[in-house]
Amino acid sequence: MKHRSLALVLLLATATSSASALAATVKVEIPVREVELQIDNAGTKAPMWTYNGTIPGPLVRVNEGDTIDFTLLNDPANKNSHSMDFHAGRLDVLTDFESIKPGEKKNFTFKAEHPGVWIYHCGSDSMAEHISRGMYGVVIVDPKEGYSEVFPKPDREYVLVHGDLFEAGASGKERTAGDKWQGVLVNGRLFHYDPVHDSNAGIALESQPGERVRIYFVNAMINEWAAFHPIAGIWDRVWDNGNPKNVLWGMQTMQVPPAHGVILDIISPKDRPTNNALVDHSMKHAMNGGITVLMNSKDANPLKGHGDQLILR
Ligand SMILES: [Cu+2]
Repeated sequence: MKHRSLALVLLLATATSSASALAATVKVEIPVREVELQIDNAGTKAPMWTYNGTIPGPLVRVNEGDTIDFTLLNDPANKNSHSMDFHAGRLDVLTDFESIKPGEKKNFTFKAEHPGVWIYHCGSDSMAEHISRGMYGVVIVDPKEGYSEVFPKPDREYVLVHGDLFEAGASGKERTAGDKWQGVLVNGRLFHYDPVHDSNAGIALESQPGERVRIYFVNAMINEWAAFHPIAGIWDRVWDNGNPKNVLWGMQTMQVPPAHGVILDIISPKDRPTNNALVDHSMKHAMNGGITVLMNSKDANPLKGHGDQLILR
């Protein structure tokens, strides 16, 4: 993925004097790039629109109370106007979220007031086309209280974003109507982490038996709800919108509407290696790309689910 090396994303935290002792101002700069991207494990490419050249865009992670100082850059090589809509903040839809032309810049600032897992997406016309061509990403706002009995520290963390794939030439009107729909992109590719259903898939999520694995799930599909279920497992706990106060215990299938996020923990049996399939249980979604394999074995790669490997690329 050559675009990763061109990353212009700045996640620079600097202490501010006016905020509380731990609050920081986090600078986030994201360029928009209209690019050909690989959308399956076989190497098929499609014309996509992206934040910083990847689907989803860069993961933004801050602490509750931090201020995000955001700059959007519309690459001069692009053909379309674009914008940024952060669900994580209270802003002005007309000024802050307005579209900018290729070559233009937009800056705005907001405070992360609520913990959770939030989508960001392009809101330019047609929104259906801009989102379903790949213009979305995730903000994680970690709670200021930190971990607790009800919100325990996980052993590994993964981010999974489900989005649509439409035929390359589908218009905004067709996408809005759901026409020319082809499948579910999991972090940008069909069956991205599913070597069971796609022999070209080279990556799966991994954990050790008995570990608490935390999934940050965001539904970026433009029309359809996700029905997120761990086959051969149970969600130990789920936090709606990712807020530690919104806890549910022992869940099977979580409904996640378009443009919403949840945090889900899964713990595999400690005494033997097992596998789970994290699936959108709507069959149309599962059979067209929306399945992820989680392999639980003693040989689990210790780097996966940590550091910069929350979104496996
Ligand atoms: Cu856009």
